[in-house]
Parts: sequence; C-alpha cells; structure tokens
Amino acid sequence: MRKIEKYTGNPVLSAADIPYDAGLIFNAGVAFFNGRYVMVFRNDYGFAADLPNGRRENHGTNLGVAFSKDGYHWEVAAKPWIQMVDDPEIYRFYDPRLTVIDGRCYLCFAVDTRHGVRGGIAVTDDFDKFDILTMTVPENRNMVLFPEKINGRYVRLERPFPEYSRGYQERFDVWMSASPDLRYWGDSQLLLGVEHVPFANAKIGPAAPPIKTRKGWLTTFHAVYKDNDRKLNTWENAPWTKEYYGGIMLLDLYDPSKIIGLCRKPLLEATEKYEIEGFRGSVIFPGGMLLDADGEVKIYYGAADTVEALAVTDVEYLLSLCEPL
Ligand code: BMA
Repeated sequence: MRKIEKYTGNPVLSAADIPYDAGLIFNAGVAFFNGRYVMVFRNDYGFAADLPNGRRENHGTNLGVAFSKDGYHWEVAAKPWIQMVDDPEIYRFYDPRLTVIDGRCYLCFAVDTRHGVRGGIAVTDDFDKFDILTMTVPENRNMVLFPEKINGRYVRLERPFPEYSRGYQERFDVWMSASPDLRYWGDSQLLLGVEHVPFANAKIGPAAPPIKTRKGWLTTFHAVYKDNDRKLNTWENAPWTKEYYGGIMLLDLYDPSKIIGLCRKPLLEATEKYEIEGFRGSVIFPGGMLLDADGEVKIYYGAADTVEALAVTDVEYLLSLCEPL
C-alpha cells in the first residue's frame, strides 16, 4: 500500500502558469475525459489595486480550463472559459467540480447572487459551450455528482447552509439528493453531520465527486476547525481563523445514504509552505479525485486559496483508513 504523498512538484497550477490576468488559481474540478485529463479551475484575478496596508483584494472571478496527458503537467487554454459578467444578478461563478456520466462531462458550480448562494449543474462536451441544467434555491453549494445512476436515479451530494436554525454558528452538514433526469431533485436527506467528524468544530461539505471501488463509494469532504485565538496566515484585510482539512469516507455501493466507513483523522492537512501561506492559509479544499486503472488515486486540492496542488496514493490505502462509524 502506498500512503498518501503530496506531489514534490506542487503546486501543479498557479498564477504564473496562466496566459491571462490571474491571481489565485485554486479549488479546481478534474476529470479524465476523451483520453486526457481536464481541469476546470477557479481564478480570482484583478489584484492590481492592493489596499494601502499591503493587504490584497480581488476584483473578479472566472473559470479557466487546462489539459494534461499525465495528470501532473498541465497546459492552460489561451482564454478563460466561463465568466458571468453580463448578468446583474450574479457576482461570481466558482468552485467547479467535474463528473463524467455516460460520455458527457457535468460541471457542478457555486454562484454568489444578489439573493443568495446557489448551486448549479451544467453539461459540456467540449469545454466551450455549456448548458445549465438546474440551479438550487439559496443557500446551497459544494454539489458533486456520482458518476453513474444508482437504483435508476442520479445522485448528488451537497451542502446547504441552515444558518437561522443552527443559531448562526456555521455548523453545516453534508446532504444528499436524487433525480430522474439531473434537472429535478428531491428525496433530500442528511448524509454526514458535522458532529460525526472528530476534526471539525464548524462546517463540513462535499469535496471531490465520489469514486467507485470494490468496497463502496469513496468520497472526500472538507472539514473546518475554527479557533478564534489562533491567527492563521492571510493576505486579507481581516483575521483568518479557520483551518480546512480534507477528510475521506466510504458509502455503500447500492445505498450511498449509508456511511460504511469514515477516517477519524484528516486525510490531508496543511503542512507545506504553499498550503500554510497564501490568501487564506491552512486551507485544503479537494475538488477532484481520480482512480486510475492501476489503482493509483490522484487527489487535486486548492491550497491556501492560492494554488492548485496534487496528492497521490492508492485505493487500498484509502479503503484501509475508513473505519465503521
Ligand atoms: C469556503 C469557500 C471556498 C474557500 C473556503 C476557504 O467558504 O468560499 O471557496 O476555499 O471557504 O476560504
């Protein structure tokens, strides 16, 4: 078994690799599609007007695309792909996740609108044109799709923000919904409560889309530990106190609403300079997990809300970490 290793060539993508205005390159979705790896990444750009105290503010977000033959070395398309600038209702379109289902590539994304945060699902065949299939009501985001129908229905994980009923405490959980057609979603149910994650004291949320293994669906989640007495590294004009970990759990193959294993420790935590220092330090935000034919698993994650990084392991190691709840 191969323990999890952070790629020594990290980050795999950062602003220096982008041939247009780029600031923070992170929280990417990754898929293997039509014979090559595809990454759709978030680009927070427009940092020219730094604040007088040396802090930084960003002035726009778009989604860019990169392609790779091996999953390690990436070539970035010449122009950004998706930029929602002509809709006065929308502030930004961000945090993409990719799932290939029956030969088409689906993109889940978050949208900050003037009336709340919404999750959406779009489909593309060429990373040029795309159709938006569905949008949630606020507040919801971090949606990911399973790569095949289960019991005849599409399934997604998601993270609503029940602020009012949780006393404005940022204690949010992972939920699951099903759909006959990817447009109309229902039968929503709680999957993982934040109280079941020993290394979280605040919100959790889905991370990369699940992968199918012989023992069940392996899926990552992000988990937030907040400590107001600890000031983490940040470029923002406000203190940053939330550490984000990557976690992993195993769901039943035939009924993924059943958690059959959970790793009680973080799978990924910030230890390297590119993870600890940045726009929001100590943030690990996995958005892509791919299982190769030889059992190698590549996990792509945003690091410090600043760069995109890669960790590599094998599927047996990940399965060995998941203990019964
Ligand atoms: C979350 C999202 C992510 C981000 C994370 C850490 O709430 O906004 O896009 O990576 O915070 O800043």
